[in-house]
Amino acid sequence: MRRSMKRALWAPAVLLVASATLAACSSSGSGSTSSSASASSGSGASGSLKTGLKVFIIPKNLGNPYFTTADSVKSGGAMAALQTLGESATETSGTAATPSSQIPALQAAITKGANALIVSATDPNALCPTLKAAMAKGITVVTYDSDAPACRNLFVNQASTAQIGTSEVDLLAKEIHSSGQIAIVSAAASATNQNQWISYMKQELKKYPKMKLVSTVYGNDDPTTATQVTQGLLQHYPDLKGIISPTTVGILAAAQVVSSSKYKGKVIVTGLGTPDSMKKYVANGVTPAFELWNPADLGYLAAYAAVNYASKKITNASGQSFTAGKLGKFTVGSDDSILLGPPFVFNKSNISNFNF
Ligand code: RAM
Repeated sequence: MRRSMKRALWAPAVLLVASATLAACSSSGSGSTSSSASASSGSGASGSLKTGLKVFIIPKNLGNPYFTTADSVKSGGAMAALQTLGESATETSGTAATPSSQIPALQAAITKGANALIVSATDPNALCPTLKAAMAKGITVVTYDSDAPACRNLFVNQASTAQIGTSEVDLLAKEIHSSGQIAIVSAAASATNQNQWISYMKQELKKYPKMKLVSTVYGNDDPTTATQVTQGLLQHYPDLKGIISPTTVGILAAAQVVSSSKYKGKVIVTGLGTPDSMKKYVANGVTPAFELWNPADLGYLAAYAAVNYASKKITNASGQSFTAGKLGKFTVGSDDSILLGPPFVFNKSNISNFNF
């Protein structure tokens, strides 16, 4: 991950050059952002990859800074990669991180003639019929961030699922001397990624017999809901020592609530956050350390994976490799997934080096 985080430091300089030479990004309606490259068909800059593909990026929700970083041209995410490759790219979704908000965007993308979908699943079961219908039409379906294992061609995984879960528990254990009541503030109860991480957290907690998980609550990646459920936790469990929030929206809400309450100095918050949103809470000691990966690299990798798959350069068979532009070479793993890299720990010694 050190390698990947170094990329994050120099990425803006590269993007300045890239965005000057690429087609401008334009907004088309409240629920989507599109960009088209000038090429319309044939071979692109990357050898024999197809160009002019209609690729739709469908995050859990719009308005979540994590996905804005993962997807946008400005950050060097999925749309930047798609522009470089000469594809037509559209980011679209609903505003709530729920299947009923996300599924209409998926259906509209299919109707508009998508060649590939890049999806972070709000709920794998609810999304499956639509994703399967897309695959039946020959549309490439790549999940990123949150998987829908039974109904996609490839999953682009941000970091080892087990490592994300276990390391969050280890980080908190270090801060609270492996003892006391803890709680989890998750995203949606249906989210594949958070649920898998939580199951590894529970396994890891067996190593810490004095740490007791008293509650798991769901903020649905909505700042207001996450704030309310955190407030509820603190009222119900006045002896709480720590909160793990494996969502960028939840960790920020939890750190804000603790910072402005009598629990500051008593409750430690950790989990997955973006460095810009968490700088204040690393400085005030509420969150001495937290984790993440580079979301822009995740989106960028997902875009290359989708275009390689749609161009029939790779299948989901393990061992197939492809080059993802500036990120280098990646190989499909045994479970139809491609791994970005290990999680990265942010703390006061390094956080000022990051801006996303
Ligand atoms: C939120 C979303 C996303 C997750 C990050 C860590 O932004 O729930 O799916 O990967 O947090």
